[in-house]
Amino acid sequence: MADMILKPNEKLDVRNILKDLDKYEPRRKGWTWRKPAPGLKMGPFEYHDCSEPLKNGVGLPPAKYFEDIDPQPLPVITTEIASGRFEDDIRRMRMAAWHGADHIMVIRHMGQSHIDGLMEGTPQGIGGIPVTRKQVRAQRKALDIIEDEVGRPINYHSYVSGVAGPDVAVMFAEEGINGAHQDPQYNVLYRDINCVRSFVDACESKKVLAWAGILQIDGAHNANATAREAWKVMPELIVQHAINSLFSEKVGIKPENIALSTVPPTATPAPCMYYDLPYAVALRDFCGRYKMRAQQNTKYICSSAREATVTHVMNMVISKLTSADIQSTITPDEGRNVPWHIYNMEAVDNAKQALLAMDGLMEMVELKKDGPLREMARELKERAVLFMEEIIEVGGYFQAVKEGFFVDSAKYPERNGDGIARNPEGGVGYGYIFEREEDYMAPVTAHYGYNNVEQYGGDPENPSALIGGCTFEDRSKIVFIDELDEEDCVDRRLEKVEKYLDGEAIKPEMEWCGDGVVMMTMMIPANTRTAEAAALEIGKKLGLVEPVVISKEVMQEAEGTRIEMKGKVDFDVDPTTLEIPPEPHHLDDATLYDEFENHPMVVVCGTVGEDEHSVGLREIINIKHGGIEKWGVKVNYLGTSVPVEKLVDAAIELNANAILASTIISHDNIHYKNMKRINDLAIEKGIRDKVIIAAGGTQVIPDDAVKTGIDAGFGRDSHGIDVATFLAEEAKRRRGEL
Ligand code: Z97
Repeated sequence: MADMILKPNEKLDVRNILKDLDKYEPRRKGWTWRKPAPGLKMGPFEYHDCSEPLKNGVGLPPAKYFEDIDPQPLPVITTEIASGRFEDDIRRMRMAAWHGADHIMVIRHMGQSHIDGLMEGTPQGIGGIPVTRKQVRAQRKALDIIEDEVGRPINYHSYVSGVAGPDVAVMFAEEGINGAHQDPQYNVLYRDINCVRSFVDACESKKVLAWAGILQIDGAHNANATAREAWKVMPELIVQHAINSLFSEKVGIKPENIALSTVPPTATPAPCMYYDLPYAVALRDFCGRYKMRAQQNTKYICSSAREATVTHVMNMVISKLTSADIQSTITPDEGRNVPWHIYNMEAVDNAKQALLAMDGLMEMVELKKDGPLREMARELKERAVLFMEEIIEVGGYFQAVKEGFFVDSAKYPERNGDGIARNPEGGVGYGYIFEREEDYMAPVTAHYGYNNVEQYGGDPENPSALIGGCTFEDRSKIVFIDELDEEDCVDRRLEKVEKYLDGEAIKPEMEWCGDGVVMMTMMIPANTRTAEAAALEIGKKLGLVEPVVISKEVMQEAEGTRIEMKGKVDFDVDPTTLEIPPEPHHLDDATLYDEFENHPMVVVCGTVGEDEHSVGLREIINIKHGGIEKWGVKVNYLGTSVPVEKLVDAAIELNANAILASTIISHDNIHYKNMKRINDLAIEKGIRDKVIIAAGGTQVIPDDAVKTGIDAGFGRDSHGIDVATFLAEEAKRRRGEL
């Protein structure tokens, strides 16, 4: 892997990852937590509950004002990535890692739960990706080099569920997967997989997860996402967590590798804290020895990224108040079913920003030990205990499922009769559980229950020794299948987008290389239905292929609708034809503060001639607008319609270092004529060597301004920082320091 080092300014080439994949070996097993860094000092701040910083990362936008620091909160941050093409997901994983994700969850292709065996190759998926050995191996290998680049281990995660659960668990253990969802209740309730089969399979799967140190996440949150009135299923959620956690512990998973999938159950406009916080507290009272993986509520999510973001942030307040160990993120576009690259980064940034904002909060506030919080938490726990007791009374879990106990939308012990009922003698995979024969033998590591190696001269402590080690000890026994389908595979897909991969052409991209997708935001001054139709018409006229409105929000019934529309462009951009202007050059804050403190800069300024415009110059000077005052420049503003003589005289009187003239009106080139007169007058009055002269305005072309004899001109889109940088550098130049 020596040649597999990423350079920050070079693209990750998936084709390199795919080379020699059959020889790849994972570098470690099991889950990794972030390393706490109490009292961490970064830039001007001290942090109270952060973790060790990254080697490379992308900080939050305002970090540029704080020495570009990128502190990392303590909880692991999850992002879900699965666009249907695993090769494009790899590039997304790199971007997410740079923003601060260290837990990458891969969603599976629709229907994989019902495939009774491993899938192989790299077919394209719908709603996720077919999880296969090749895909998993390529992504784990890519994450190895990405984690080296960012300087922090990244946990890779997918699902050990469905009728092939144990097969997938073994493959995950072999391939160095770090986290997995495993909960037989998920199979039973949501995939109608036979109860007995699911629980027997779960024993084998969990045993393998335990051996591989894989962190397990359960599936209780699915009840919340499925029930008609999500907040009412809180007692049941606690029961589901308890069943899977204790089951897992009994099979041998260490409590610290058991994570509960918790979701604050209700969403806006409900008074969420009042409902959700007692639930979070109740859950921790019962299940405190396990880890908490918090995920945002998506049950009521719509297409507004703004709303989804606020819900996420409010949910994270609960995570903070109750110390979640993993903060999962759902992309803010989840409600549109178009999971795009950019939204993964947005969600990770949302988590990073919110958690950093609440750094140290628990040193200052405390949850009350009495009052409604504790009373409601106690009530929820009582309801959960009663629920569990009734399961036992009716004859156990399978009977309870048969009677529709679960995902009933009333608050237990009330029942609505709308729960999901499953028949223990039915469902997918029914009839395939057999008792092990007496002479049955399983000489493999991490096998659940009776494996009978003794009868064959083996050691029950090390059953696989009988065959010289199983795939867990001897990797050469792993069968790596490359592809089964010559057409539906990664090589064919990559061939089709080669020019984009090689940088010969550029096309916008939201999901897949070369997909050409763009999104437009607009306010259409019409009612929703008209606005939608108008937006599509605009899309067509702009030449967008397949324009589709993906979000519409009423501003006011008659006045207008906010529309977000996606579409595709069907052209490429040739990068060799692009004219890329030089980057504007700015001095940083510290240098500017220093310069003007050590070499005071007095400026006289005004709008010259018969010109009453004042806004532009104020933008340049006022501290409020990021003007030059901010860095300590002493500004004497003379107003509008200032005669040029007055400007020069004021400069003499105030012993100024610079004259700044604003000039908007440009008829008959009056703006350049005024600049020339300022320059001539300054020479005439003997101060030209001493004063810096600059002029600006929307019609000013910098090169033409300098031709009049002054030192600099500033055109449209100039800001205080441009002028401050110029003044500082010109002053240094005159002192002979540049
Ligand atoms: C999450 N946002 O983070 P299939 N097992 C369990 C699950 O919860 C799921 C699967 C298996 C969500 C991810 C929902 N969870 C999406 C306990 C799915 C997936 O391959 O879709 O049948 O299984 O949990």
